[in-house]
Amino acid sequence: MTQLKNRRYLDALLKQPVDRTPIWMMRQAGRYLPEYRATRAQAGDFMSLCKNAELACEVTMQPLRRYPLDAAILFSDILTIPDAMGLGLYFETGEGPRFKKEINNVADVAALKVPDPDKELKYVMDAVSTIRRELKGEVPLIGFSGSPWTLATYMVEGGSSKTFSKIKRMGYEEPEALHLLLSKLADSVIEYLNAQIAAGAQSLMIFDTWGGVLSPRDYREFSLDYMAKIVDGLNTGSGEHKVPVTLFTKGGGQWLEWIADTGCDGVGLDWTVDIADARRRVGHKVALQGNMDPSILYASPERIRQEVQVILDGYGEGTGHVFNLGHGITPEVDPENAGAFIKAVTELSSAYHTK
Ligand code: 1CP
Repeated sequence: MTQLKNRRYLDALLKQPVDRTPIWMMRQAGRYLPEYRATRAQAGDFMSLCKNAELACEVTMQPLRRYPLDAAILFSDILTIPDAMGLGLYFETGEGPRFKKEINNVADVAALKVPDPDKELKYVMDAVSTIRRELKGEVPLIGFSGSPWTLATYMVEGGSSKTFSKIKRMGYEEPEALHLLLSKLADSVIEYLNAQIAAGAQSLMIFDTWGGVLSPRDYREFSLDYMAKIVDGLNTGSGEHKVPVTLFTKGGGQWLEWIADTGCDGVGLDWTVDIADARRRVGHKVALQGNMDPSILYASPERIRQEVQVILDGYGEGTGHVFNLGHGITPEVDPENAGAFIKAVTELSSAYHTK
């Protein structure tokens, strides 16, 4: 096994001392980068880019060539699982994801098969091992998946949604159908993430982008319990080689104690929570990741630097913080501003560490 040259990101999640706060950005490979747009055009459509290990590796590496980031993230999408279940994922130009087949009732759910990560999802494992080889131990590789609830929203709604009316109706009128779907998804995610670990992922993120649209009781029942089951089912190992797992529920600031109780290593914070408050509430149990509003990247480098300082001050001294945006970087951001953000974190954060 190659020794990692930069373990800052893993050490912060495992609460080991670090010399400065590690940083990566959600959606760091993406449309704000002209080199991404060029590779994407070369691949044709988005899924062809995900299914080509060499090109997926290329776009994973692009932000690392520009910026001193402390982690790489697998280039793929959360919707690979529903696609592998046979729903026929496609992207209309300029629109979000769509599915050819929708899930409407318990019979549709019963017909779904848990995908084999070494067959239908082998292209993802090929991307993981290709990226690991190309990284040459420079920084760790983050693998990921969507949470069962978040994946189910796309499957039942047939794509993105604002109201979540179909899936909420299913939860209230046919809860057994929704629970069957969520438990098949939880099993699929466990196998998928364990296969990513076997292929070389050194840390894992679970994106629960839509957990925040639920009431507290429904969040527990339809999202959190399934994420807890996943955390339990992962082969994360121990000690220095432990694969830390971070759970991110967008809009989940009011449930940090519950999330921290799942046994995860890190909790992702969006920008609607105060990081000092979050540390007081759960910082004794888990590491925190976040939590700058991605829209700050539209402001000047000076204003961005100021905001970085506020968040570093908010978390305070010591390990246990991974700097990140509170959600993904948007296509309109100037790459220069992303650079100013990362530079500010690398320059300002050593004052908070004694290593
Ligand atoms: O046109 C394009 O090039 C497609 C844009 C795009 C990209 C760059 C999509 C479609 N997916 C991705 C890559 C991606 N998606 C990554 C790897 C890139 C990186 O981080 O460097 C990751 C981690 C994701 C995860 C993802 N996909 C999430 C969870 C995180 C989040 O942002 O909340 C979600 C909800 C998706 C669904 C999805 N895929 C693509 C889009 C535009 C969307 C969002 C649709 C919606 O708003 O409902």
